[in-house]
Amino acid sequence: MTIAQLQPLDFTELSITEMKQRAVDFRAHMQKRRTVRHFSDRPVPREIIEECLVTAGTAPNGANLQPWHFVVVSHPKVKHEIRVAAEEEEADFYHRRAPKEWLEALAPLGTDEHKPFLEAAPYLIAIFGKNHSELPDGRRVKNYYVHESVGIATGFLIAALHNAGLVSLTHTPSPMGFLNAILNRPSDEKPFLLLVAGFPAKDAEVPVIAKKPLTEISTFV
Ligand code: IYR
Repeated sequence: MTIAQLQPLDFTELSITEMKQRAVDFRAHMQKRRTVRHFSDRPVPREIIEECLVTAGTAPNGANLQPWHFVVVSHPKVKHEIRVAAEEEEADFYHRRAPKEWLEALAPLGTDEHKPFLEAAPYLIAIFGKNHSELPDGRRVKNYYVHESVGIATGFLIAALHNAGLVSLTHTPSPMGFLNAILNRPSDEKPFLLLVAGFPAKDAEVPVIAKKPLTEISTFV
């Protein structure tokens, strides 16, 4: 086993005042992020998406095996195929599979099986978790903490898109196996979610919702 070479940490210490200000500014910036379901068809330069994906790829992950793959779909024909397959699953979900309690939880969001945003938005980013990696020497090894790693990378990606002035939607048609078939990904890769990205429609609206306060989501001991 080879041990990684070490190098000094690139760390810039900030004053406490600056730390507080940055924490407040970032909190305020992130509080403006909303999940959006009405997208404009306005194009987005590909380099912006590429930058955001590089940010996603910096996420902490199991044994640095980076168990993710992002398929960026912009081709109208492929988006159409994904919409048709997703709407088929969603119709089954909303009309047959979903328990009453789940439908009640979704009611305030006003969602249904129709997913026009899957064709309107310029980009659908299909995020896959990889159960195995191929090392540079050709060995196939198991990946660790795949869900945790891919979840964190997805969070980074959502924050990066927001920071770049775009909106996104975490879409989870279930089951998502059709993404492997349409996007030609190996069965060892599991679809994690479909992130819809672009500009909001001019008349985009979002539900009035509240986030839980700090006192409810945290305990200091
Ligand atoms: N996948 C369905 C249902 C859905 C489920 C949850 I949990 C949501 O937060 C939103 C929707 C859909 O996308 O409509």
